[in-house]
Amino acid sequence: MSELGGYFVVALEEKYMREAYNMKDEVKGLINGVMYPLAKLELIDAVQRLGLKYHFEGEIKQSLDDLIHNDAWFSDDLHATALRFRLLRQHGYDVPKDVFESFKDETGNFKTSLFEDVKGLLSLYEASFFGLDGETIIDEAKIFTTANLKNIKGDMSPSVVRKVGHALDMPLHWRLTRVEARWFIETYEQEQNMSPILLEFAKLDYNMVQSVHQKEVGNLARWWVDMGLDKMSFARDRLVEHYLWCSGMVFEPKFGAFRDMGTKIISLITTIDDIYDVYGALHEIELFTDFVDRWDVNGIDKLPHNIRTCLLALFNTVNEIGYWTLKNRGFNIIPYLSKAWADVLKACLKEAKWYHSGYKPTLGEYLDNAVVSIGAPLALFTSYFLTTENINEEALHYIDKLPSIMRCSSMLLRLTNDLGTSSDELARGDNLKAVQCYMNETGASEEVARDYINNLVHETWKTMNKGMFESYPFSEPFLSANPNLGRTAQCFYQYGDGHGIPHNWTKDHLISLLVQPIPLK
Ligand code: 0FV
Ligand code: MN
Ligand code: MN
Ligand code: MN
Ligand code: MN
Repeated sequence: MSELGGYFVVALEEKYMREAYNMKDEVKGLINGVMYPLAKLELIDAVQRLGLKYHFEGEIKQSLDDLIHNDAWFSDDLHATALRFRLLRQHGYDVPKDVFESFKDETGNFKTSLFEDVKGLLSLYEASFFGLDGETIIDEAKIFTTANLKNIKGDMSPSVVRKVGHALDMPLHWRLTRVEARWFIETYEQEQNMSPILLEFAKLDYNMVQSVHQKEVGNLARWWVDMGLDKMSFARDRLVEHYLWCSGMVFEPKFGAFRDMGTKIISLITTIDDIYDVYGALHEIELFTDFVDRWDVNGIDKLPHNIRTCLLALFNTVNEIGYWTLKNRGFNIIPYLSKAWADVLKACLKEAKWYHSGYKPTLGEYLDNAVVSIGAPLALFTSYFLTTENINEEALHYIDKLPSIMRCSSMLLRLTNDLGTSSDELARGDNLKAVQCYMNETGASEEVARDYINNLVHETWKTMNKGMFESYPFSEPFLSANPNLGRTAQCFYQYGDGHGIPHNWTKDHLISLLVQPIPLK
């Protein structure tokens, strides 16, 4: 944290707000305007990639409602077909996979004439990440486009090369809104048919959101130091990263309460995880788990000073969040929140016991426990009650049973975390992670095991895609916080352990998300 302290400048959102208000109306007019279907789809895509979807939910929905019934115009255009498919699926419309059949030849393969159609390949590639389980043609499209985009030859403009590289690096569906916005603003600026007003609004909005986030992180930095948790020498001191997890889940300015209290929860998860992994003795973490399970601080003097301090930090923080929720939402969340904590700690304790007894779980057995020990269900549950005006018990019970979207989201965090962190963890004396469990179970090499886990990431996204089509006793922004947590994980662990061992790219993200505004005209 300290190295960034100097960057936090005075928030500028008031100045931005006035200008933005007028521009937003103009962009609304643009989206509502009459144009060819493909132009409309491209406009919506640009609006979303610029990070502006949250301003125009109603207008986008209205436009897509019109386009769902209008499907005669695009049938031989791969780019248009794929773009329409992706945008409609993203917004919960049930578009059939069969729209891609006409791009195959008599032998059942995608037509060779498509090799030249870079724009179409790129669109089909992005669309292929919206597939569901059992949709073979979508899986084939992913393989076909990935291979062909990697092998593109001939003259390509630098802008196309840049776009292809970006897409192959990480598909759009897996990318974080704010990270993508920053990249796409630069890209969009160079497009021939770009709308200057849309571009200016995107820059302004980006800076406005950034200044809100900047203020929030500054307040949290004070909390972290006041708690004294930055002084726990055994634990990771990564307050800004903890904040990025929360802003990745829900970035919209009005949900600051979640980012504030969610960051506190995640800070405690990582600190306490470090106790359970290696720092604490088995009898100490058994006691710790029991205090949290009974939600009772009597007798904590049995624990050594550092561990006792973390336990009391946990009690105080949960009670403070409980108090806020009771005062502002009229609901006592403490029994639910303390149970969610006990669930995480029991899962972490189980891992420690496996490790100490030398027990080697199968991958399935490991993952059932590890989706909880990673803390994701707790973080997601926190995002529910801190973004919801009317907390309802049906939703709380539903969430407690870990519905599919939450399980997928937790699975993505666990799998990507294990792919990124396990080498260092094992060297420190931590429990076996997904890659090693699979190697033990099947006798596979590490390389094969990593491929297997990578493939599970793809499969998990398909299940998530299906889950996002279902109906729930809760709504936005909690619904999207689920895939967003998976995206945040993929961003942190894309090139190794970006959370525990901040590398250059984490720092770059951090600076462009929280520190450096986009220069305005
Ligand atoms: C896990 O670290 C960790 F601290 C994460 C993923 C940040 C918390 C974020 C959320 C709960 C959203 P580590 O790799 O040490 O975790 P394990 O479980 O492998 O010990
Ligand atoms: Mn750990
Ligand atoms: Mn351990
Ligand atoms: Mn752990
Ligand atoms: Mn880990």
